[in-house]
Amino acid sequence: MAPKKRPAAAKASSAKKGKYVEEDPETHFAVSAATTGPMADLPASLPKPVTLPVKSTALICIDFQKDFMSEGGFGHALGNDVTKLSEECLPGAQVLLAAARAKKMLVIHTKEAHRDDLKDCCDMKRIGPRCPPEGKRIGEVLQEGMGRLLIDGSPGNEIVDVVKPLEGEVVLCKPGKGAFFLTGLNQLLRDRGISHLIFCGVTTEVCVQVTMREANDRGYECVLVEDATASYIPKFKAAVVEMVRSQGGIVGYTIEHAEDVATALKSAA
Ligand code: TIU
Repeated sequence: MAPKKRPAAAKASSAKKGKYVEEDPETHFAVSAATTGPMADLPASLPKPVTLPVKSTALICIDFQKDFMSEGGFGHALGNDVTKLSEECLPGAQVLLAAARAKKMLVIHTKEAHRDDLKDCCDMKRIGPRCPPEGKRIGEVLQEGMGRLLIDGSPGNEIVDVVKPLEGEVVLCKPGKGAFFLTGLNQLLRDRGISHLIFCGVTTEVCVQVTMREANDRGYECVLVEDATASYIPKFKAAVVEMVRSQGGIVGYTIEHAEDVATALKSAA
């Protein structure tokens, strides 16, 4: 019997043919750093000291939400002990926020937040084999008072009080772990002339690390502030800090204390 004819192969994509994707750095990469205005020196950053041009530096606060920091939220639904995150990173984040606001820097707050109708939540994330059991899934209510897990507008999806956004600050809802995915963040940063990002937030090895890597690929210089970020799994935070600054700073810089960043911003001239 003659072998069955296979259906025609789909037209090979340019990636399959081994072609470069043609991207124009002028429209996809971070703008150049400011060369005028105050400069904040961070002699304690690793793997080497970095200078932040204040005019083109933004503070990005990743997912400081009850959904990750309070009982009855999504982090809890995933089986984590959420009780220690706040004390580990919120004091540092408050220090960074105060310093950035005093310098009138761009401040961006992200939230992992899905639409009410969940159209921006793929099945893999909502009901896939690695998801929590029914009753603990995105869009469901785990604990009265927190509302639906990871849904924008639910009380549990809000940013915790001590680092809550001020009027005029950017609040970005993101459907993924990285803040550049489906958010327009890159364009926003380009429009605002940002070249450098100071990172704080939760959790270090999930949304913070992914966003830092996304930013690094787009040409942003990134500084991760150790006492303003936290993980449910301490050894993962330590590993991220180490890997970010390894190989000469393959993903960016790290600095141990938010106070050192604040001091540098205050004295920037
Ligand atoms: N699970 C976990 O550690 N984090 C997340 O799912 N999202 C963020 O990190 N924001």
